[in-house]
Amino acid sequence: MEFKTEFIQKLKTSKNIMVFTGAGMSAESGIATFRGKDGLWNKLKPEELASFNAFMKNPDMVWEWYQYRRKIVENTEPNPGHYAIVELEKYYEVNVVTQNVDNLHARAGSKNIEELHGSIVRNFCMDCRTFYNDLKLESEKTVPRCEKCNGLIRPDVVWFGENLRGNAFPNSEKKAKECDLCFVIGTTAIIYPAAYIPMTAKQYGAYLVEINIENTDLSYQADYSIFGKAGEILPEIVRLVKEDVFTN
Ligand code: BV8
Ligand code: ZN
Repeated sequence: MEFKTEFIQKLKTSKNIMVFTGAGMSAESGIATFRGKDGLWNKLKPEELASFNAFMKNPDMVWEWYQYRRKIVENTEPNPGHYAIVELEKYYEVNVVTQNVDNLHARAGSKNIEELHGSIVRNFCMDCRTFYNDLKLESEKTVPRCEKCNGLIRPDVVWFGENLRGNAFPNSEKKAKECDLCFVIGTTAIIYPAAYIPMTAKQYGAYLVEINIENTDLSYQADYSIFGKAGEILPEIVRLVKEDVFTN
C-alpha cells in the first residue's frame, strides 16, 4: 500500500502518538457500530437506553441490553488493528484514547488507555458506588442489587447527559496537547466532549491522520485521510514503520 510522503516523514520525526478510536475500530471484531448500516442507534435512539432516565424508568430493559452487548464483547477478540497499535508502542510513546466501552484495546495489550465513555465490563452500585467487576452473566434479564446496600447495579459506562467520569477527559486533553501525530480511527466524531480531543491535538500542532471507510465530519480537518478498514490499514502502517521508517 502506498502512503503519502508527508505522512512517512511525520512517522520518521514523531516520538509521541495519540490513537483516538471509535466503534469502527471494533467493527472487524464483529461488534456493531452505532451509526453504520446495522448500527445500534438505527434500531433505537441512544437516549432510550444509554441514559440515566431510561435506566430509572426501566432498569431491567437497560440491564438486559447491556447484558446482550456484554455477551457479544465476551465472545469476540481484538482484531489486527488493535494488535497493530500495540506494535507501534515498540517505536513510539503511544496513548490510546477511546470512546469504545468494549475493553478490546486492553485485551490486545495496549498500555496507556483512556476510556472516555467507560467500560462495559465494569459495574457499580448507584448508591454506595461499590464496584462489581467480576459480575458473571448470571442475571440476564433483571438488574442485580448491591450486596451491601441493595442499590441498583449499573454498567460503568457514561450515558448521554452524564459527565465523563474520573480524569479520563483532562488526561486525554493533556496527551492531545503533547502528541506529534494523532490517528483518528473509526469514528464519526460527533459525540461531545470526546470529539474535542482530536481537535485539540490539531490545534497544538499534531499531524492529524484519519482512518475510516468513508468521509466524516472530521475529514476536512485531517492532514491525511486514509480510506479503508482499520484492521487492514494499521498493520500496513506498522510494516511501513518497521521496514521503512526505522531502517532508512
Ligand atoms: C455530556 C457509552 C455534560 C454508552 C456513549 C455539545 C454539542 C452538542 C451536544 C452535546 C454537546 N455536549 C454534550 C452534548 C450532548 C451529548 C452529545 O454529544 N450528543 C451528540 C448526539 C451531539 N454528549 C453527552 O451527553 C456527553 N455528556 O456532555 O455531559 C453534559 C451534561 C448535561 C447536559 C449537557 C452536557 C456523554 C456522551 C457519551 C455517551 N455515551 N457510549 C454505551 O456505549 O452504551 S457514546 C457512544 O456513541 C460511543 O461511545 C461513541 O462515542 C458514540 C458512537 O460514535 P462512534 O464510535 O464514532 O461510532 P459510529 O457508529 O458513529 O461511527 C463509526 C465510524 O466507523 C463510521 O465513521 C464508519 O464509517 C467507521 N467504520 C466502520 N467500520 C470501519 C470504520 N472505520 C474503519 N474501519 C472499519 N472497519
Ligand atoms: Zn451499594
